Amino acid sequence: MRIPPLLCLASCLLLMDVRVSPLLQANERPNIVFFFSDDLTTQAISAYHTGLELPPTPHLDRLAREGMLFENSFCGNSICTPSRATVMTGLHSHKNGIVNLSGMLDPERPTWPKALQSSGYTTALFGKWHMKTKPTGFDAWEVFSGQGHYYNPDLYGPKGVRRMEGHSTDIVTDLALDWLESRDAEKPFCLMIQHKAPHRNWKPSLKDIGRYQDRVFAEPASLFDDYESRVSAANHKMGIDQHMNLASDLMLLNEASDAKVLSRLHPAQKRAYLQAFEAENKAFRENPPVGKDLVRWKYQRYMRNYLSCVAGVDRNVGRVLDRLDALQLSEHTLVIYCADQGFYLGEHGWFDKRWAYEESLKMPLIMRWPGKIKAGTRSQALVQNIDYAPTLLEVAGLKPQWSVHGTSLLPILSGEGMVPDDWRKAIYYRYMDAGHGVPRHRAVRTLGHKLIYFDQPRNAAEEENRWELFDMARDPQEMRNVATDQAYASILKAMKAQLRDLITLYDDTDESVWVRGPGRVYPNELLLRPRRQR
Ligand code: SGN
Ligand code: CA
Repeated sequence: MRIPPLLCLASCLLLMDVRVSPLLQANERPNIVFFFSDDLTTQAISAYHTGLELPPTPHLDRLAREGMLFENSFCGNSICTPSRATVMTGLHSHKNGIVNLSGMLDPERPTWPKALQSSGYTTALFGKWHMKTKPTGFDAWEVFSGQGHYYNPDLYGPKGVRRMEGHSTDIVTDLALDWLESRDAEKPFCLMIQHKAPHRNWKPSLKDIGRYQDRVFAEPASLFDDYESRVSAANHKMGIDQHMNLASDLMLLNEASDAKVLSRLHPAQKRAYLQAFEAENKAFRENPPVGKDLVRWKYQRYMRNYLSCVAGVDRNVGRVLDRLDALQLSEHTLVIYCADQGFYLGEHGWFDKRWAYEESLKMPLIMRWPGKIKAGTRSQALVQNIDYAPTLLEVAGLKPQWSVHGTSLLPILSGEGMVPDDWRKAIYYRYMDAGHGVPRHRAVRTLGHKLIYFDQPRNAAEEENRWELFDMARDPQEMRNVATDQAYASILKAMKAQLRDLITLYDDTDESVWVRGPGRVYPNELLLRPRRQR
């Protein structure tokens, strides 16, 4: 794609809007509890009503009932480290220095937790961090290195590393609750609770394992997608069929695989774990399914384990909400629930994320702030992870000290979810990692349509046709690319113009920014895991 010349560099970084919202007037600054799950997708949250008949998530649903749910919440780059860096900085990947999974967050970069801390908040972070350098801006922190482990994880903190026994979802919540009880209660607080679940390889806690053993989940209509009319999707490496491993992903274990897959578990944990799958694994071995039946079997096992991990997250969200109630903090606390990106639960035959298609482009986003956000509201506003930093700064009554791409959501929160007239009409997406056979691409999503441009053709067919256009109202599952359909010619033209405008607005004109490595070489004292120990 030819990118238009830079029109005006100065106008490309939007200065943050600092109007003080009526929400804040005559109020003290609220506490903030920020839940951040890993790969927990909207389809798995019953409050999202996405059509799949999945089990209820009562505690997340409680948050939605008591607060506001965002129906059109998206990330800008559907992969962990980049999405997290955007949340912290309010900037899209190409401007915050983290474009792919190997990126590192510059400890000197301004972030909203840092600003809150220096303005008098007490701040804490527990769980998955995944930005390689030591977290800065927190009075207390204990995080996993990289992805962390489901069982008996190592926690890295200011005093070094310790191994904690149990399941990571419970442990992260325990750490957060302990801090909540012992914090400096003179100050408003900001507590970030970042669970590892339900990331691959979907290991539920012993409390949840086997929870859905007898349940048969409805298959998504596109489980056996043939990718017809789509540009690149057929060349994926995230298929339940071809790429999901029976042992390490699905716990079809045997003596050889046990040792590796369950190496972190203590003998008692391991026994309980193996027992949970024993009968089903035996039945599989006695009569192994093949072909489509095997895909179906894998899909069911995947769903049971993924959703059991979700149940653990949901229960732990509930523990925190109950504790806020018990400590009489709920009334004066903004609770945010979100995840770094969405995930495929069998749609298009996939697991994982990365594509600009709906399931992974969406980020769940629910906010509760009693007395400030009307209970039970749902907003259709097009929001993105670039908006979190300006929102949370404004919630804390702060003026921004750096330019961000996002816009504060306060007018939407105080306006019962109504979309202001001057709100954005399209969100911007750019993916630049290299995993799971997903090529680099850019996208623009309006309420009605989505346009995707693939900038990394891998064969002659991909070279020839690089555009996908979807009519989101008629084809919400994105099965029919209408980019070459004459009936959509004017929409295609308008969407291309939108994409160009956003590229200009965000100054994302460097087509090779993706080759950027991990950035500067940080000295060991700034790294979570010093280089020699890796
Ligand atoms: C691991 C997973 C991938 C996943 C990436 C990124 N493989 O490499 O499936 O896409 O993390 O996930 S695994 O076999 O190690 O589970 S992310 O959430 O960090 O972006
Ligand atoms: Ca993730």
